[in-house]
Amino acid sequence: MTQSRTKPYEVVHDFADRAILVGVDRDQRGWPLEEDMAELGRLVDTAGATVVGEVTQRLDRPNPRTFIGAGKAEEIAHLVGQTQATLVVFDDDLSPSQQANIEGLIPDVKVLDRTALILDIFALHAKSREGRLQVELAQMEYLLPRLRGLWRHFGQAAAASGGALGIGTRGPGETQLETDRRLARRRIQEVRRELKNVAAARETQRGARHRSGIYRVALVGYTNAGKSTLLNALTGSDALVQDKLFATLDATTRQLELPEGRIITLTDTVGFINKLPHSLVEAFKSTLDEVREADLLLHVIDTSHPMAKAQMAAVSEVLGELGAAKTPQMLVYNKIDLVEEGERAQLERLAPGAVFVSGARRLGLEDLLDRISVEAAQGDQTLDVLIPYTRGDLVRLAHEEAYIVSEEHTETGTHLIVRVPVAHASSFSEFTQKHEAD
Ligand SMILES: Nc1nc2c(ncn2[C@@H]2O[C@H](COP(=O)(O)OP(=O)(O)OP(=O)(O)O)[C@@H](O)[C@H]2O)c(=O)[nH]1
Ligand SMILES: [Mg+2]
Repeated sequence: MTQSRTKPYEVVHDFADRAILVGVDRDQRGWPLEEDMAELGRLVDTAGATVVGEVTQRLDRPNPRTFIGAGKAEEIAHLVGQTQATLVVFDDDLSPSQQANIEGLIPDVKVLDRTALILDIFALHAKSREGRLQVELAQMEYLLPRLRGLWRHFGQAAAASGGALGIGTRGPGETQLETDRRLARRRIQEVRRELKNVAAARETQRGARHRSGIYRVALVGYTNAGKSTLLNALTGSDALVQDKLFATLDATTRQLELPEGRIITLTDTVGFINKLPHSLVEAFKSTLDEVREADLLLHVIDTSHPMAKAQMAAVSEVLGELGAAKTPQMLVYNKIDLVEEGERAQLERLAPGAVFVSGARRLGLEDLLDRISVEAAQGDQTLDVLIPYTRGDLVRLAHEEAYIVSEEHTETGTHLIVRVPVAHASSFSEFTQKHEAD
């Protein structure tokens, strides 16, 4: 324990929860504590609370009982009194017992850890039935191991205030705990079942798209990078765009016509964040199938963000967790309107395959579409086919799913040179005249 910092903030207004942020400086892998705390502040703000103070500490290892050092815990208690805070938010995850211990030291204040805060924001922003179920599942799983801590804590509080320990407190408490646990487990089962049903409908749609051979592109990236803005700019959609974290929770899929006429789908997905709770990734697995099964990922980056590079690493980590690390990925440096020309030139040198755009200002979008076209065409096969007039269905299929290079009506049938997505190539094999790789 060396450096530390405790500071009250100016209070802006009074109606919201008043939060004190607590951070511990350890080996943060590319995330300086300052940036981590700034992000925690944005999360708190998105959740609707006002930050009124901050306590940080340099620690090699967290204290097993209270996470921060005992002296620091007292400092927090003091700052709570000084600022009349109603909420203390830890930047790291607390074990159930750490959380209970801290609550014991600072009574009458809610103690949240980073995961609980993110779950809270997800609960606030969940709109669809599937989204709400996924959040509920993650919340219940977060709560289950904490039920014990909660009751223990009540027992301790009763004892501290002179209440009878054991009789009347522990007994019913333990019984209540068992009941609560059973209810929680039952609810988890129910939610899982409901989710399966909801996911089945999504599965059907996705399956149909897959079988149709349509090329599928997914927007992925750090929260607030501008994914929804890009979806809107490219497809004329009206997905919610907000300067808040986790504005989007549900996947939205739109069709998009590329310059050469190919129809693809573009899917907007939930944003990722550093230290994204694993329970959320688990709970959102079915929504995130859109990412896992995409043919191409557009990794959208907020180029103007000071932590852009570390954010990219965080996104890659989550993609790995999802099993999508190997899916072809295109780096899309967004918000390019906010960076200096020199910085852009440097990035262009460092990432030669990247695309530079501004979704909000509609800059670089043609370039992006051209690049998607090139990627989409990679799996195509160019076929030279002579389709007899009795097979009008195949000519229709070619018009719907392939790119027609030339079409000619001959005596024996329709002569087509087409670029066909791999999924459809076999439909034409019977009438192929010659075969060349594109
Ligand atoms: N200056 C500038 N702002 C942008 C650009 N693209 C998006 N923004 C802003 O960045 C903020 C976040 O945009 P969104 O499109 O909601 O970002 P997102 O990646 O969908 O975010 P989540 O859904 O929360 O993960 C909004 O305030 C947008 O107006 C851009 O190219 N330039
Ligand atoms: Mg969004």
